[in-house]
Amino acid sequence: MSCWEDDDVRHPGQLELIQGQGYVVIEGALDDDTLKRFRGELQPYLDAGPFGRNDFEGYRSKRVYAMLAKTPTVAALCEHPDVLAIVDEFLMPNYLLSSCLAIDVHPGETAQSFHFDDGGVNQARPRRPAGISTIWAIDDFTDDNGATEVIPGSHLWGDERPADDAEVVKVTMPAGSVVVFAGTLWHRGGANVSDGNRLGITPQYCEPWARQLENMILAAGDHARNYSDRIKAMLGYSITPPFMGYVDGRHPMKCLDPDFDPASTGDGDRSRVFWDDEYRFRSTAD
Ligand SMILES: O=C(O)CCC(=O)C(=O)O
Repeated sequence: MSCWEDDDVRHPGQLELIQGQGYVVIEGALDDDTLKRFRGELQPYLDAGPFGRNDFEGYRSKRVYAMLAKTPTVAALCEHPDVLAIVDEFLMPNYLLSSCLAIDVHPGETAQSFHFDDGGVNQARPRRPAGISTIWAIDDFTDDNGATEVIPGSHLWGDERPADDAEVVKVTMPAGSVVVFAGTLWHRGGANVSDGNRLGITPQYCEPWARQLENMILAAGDHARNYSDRIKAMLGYSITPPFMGYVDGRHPMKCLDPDFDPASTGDGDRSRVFWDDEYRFRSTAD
């Protein structure tokens, strides 16, 4: 039996795949122009950036973090409607962007260790995922260039760990595709035995009560002002009922107003409002 009970299934094929095997691939989700523009923004950071600092980051991989401060086009991936329509079904409204990084796997990289992405919530399994992860293929993900490897069905495991003979599937997909998977799914970056790089971007979403892997408000800084309300909400400029996330007793979106001064909250009409419902983001699933 699945650990989900979804009665609002708007994308039955995709949701059933995630519920059953733990992941689904959407091909052709990003057009060539967006891919090209995004790569142009990202490439200088990849060129200048260091290789990984440990085996998990990958000694032959380069990672770029804080992407919303560096590559504005990444927003098109983070708030892609086909992806968010799926995430809407699994997580509570006002879910957060937990991480968003580029992983450029160079030739010679070895396979990563198997892991699942929402382990930080430290809750016993089996359980609903506390997060949904995505990995966008910016290059083709092929059999030999380090395509993400998943263990189908492992999102439903309890305390099991991947055995040496576990069924492992390489998620091969053309550039512009995205794999969406449960935060409980065991997976890893594959070994790159080709002579080209494999660039992937991984926006990951978490329940609004969980702590984000990257502190997104600090990572985006003032750049947050340039994004849609949906992205702002995902960064953390949002409230989860009853009032998780307030700032000075008010909605955190107020902090992005140019005239916001946290020290000035006083006896004004606005300061008598516990939080401003005007900013409250409602999920498209509502
Ligand atoms: O690059 C990949 O394919 C997967 C990377 C990953 O799972 C991670 O670093 O958390």
